[in-house]
Amino acid sequence: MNIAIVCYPTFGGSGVVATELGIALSKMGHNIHFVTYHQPVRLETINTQNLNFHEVYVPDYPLFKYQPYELALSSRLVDVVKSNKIDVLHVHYAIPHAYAAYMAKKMLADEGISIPIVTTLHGTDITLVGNHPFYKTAVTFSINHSDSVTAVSESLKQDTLRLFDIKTEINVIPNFIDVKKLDLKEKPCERSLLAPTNDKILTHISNFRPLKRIKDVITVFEKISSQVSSRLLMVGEGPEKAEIMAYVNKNGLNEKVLFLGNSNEIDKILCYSDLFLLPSEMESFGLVALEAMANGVPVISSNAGGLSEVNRHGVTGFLSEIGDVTSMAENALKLLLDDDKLKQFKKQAKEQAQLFDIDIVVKQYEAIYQKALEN
Ligand code: GMT
Repeated sequence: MNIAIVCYPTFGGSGVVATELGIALSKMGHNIHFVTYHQPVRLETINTQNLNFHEVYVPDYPLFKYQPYELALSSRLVDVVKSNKIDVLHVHYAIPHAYAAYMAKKMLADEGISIPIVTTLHGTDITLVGNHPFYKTAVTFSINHSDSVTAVSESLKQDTLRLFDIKTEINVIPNFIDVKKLDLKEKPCERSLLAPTNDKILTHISNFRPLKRIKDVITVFEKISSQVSSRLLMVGEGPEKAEIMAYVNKNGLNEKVLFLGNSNEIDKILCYSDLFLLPSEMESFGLVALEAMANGVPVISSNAGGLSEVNRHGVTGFLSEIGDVTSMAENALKLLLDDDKLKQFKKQAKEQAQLFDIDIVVKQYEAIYQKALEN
């Protein structure tokens, strides 16, 4: 199949899922065409025989206060579909991708070309941004006019049905991880590079937006480190970073809390880690929790959204109410103070991650494409 994938090319979960999906599909023999404004960060090679990137360019024009990205994207999609004989258009994140895809579909129909649109809902496109009254009408319209809709968790599906007037069936296809790729990576990892041998290492990875509650990450860590010698690795960039760095500095935590910025090597960082902290306010799935678990890192998380579909309480980590930093710290200490228990949870986390292996999940997307084509 010739498949065009529209996504955000950034470190965010939806872009990572879209990119890894495209790479996996290309290995299965499909021709993949990424259409976005920048080469996706997880895409190392492009323009090979069956993995291509088409840039969406938005010229700056001073009359416009807001540059019309949807317009540029829908025009580019028409070109890409025509010149590469695309069979299916798969858009990740409803805003504005599903809307632009609908416009492209209509323009193509005008030329006698029919193309199905598959829309994957990722989370904030529904629970945070899409739900805003200024966007809701267009988001509802684009979801209802997609030929097939998928959501990354049952929780997100239920949120979508509760928040929007949806007439289309929503299929749940969970996020995934390439377990084999991790097994092939060289071991052991040099944890001594980041912390003294006896220190425990805790990690948080996110885009440091308010809904990630990174202040909770630090509070939980402070409670833990008063009892167990430990370090915290903070990976990512985002709007809350400066404030949290100032807090860390003011409270003399500089030696213990390391800010590593955005990274393309999160598997390497996770292989150093004993526990992963994810106290989010909202999380439709929590891909990063799955990535941690696949690396054998138990997860101390909130119970927001779809996290309980990934992180199993008392098996792969623990879940607490959003904001309950005391319970999160207690749960972390249960594992950090008991080496046998920690070892057991690491093993169980890795086993649970296998259920989300790419080989199982990619076939579900292939089936969705096939069905959309037949209809
Ligand atoms: O978490 C973010 O802020 C990034 C966001 C995105 O759209 O890139 O992540 C969402 O999609 C991921 C991939 O499907 C999910 O694993 C995240 O849970 C989801 N984030 C939220 O729902 C807040």
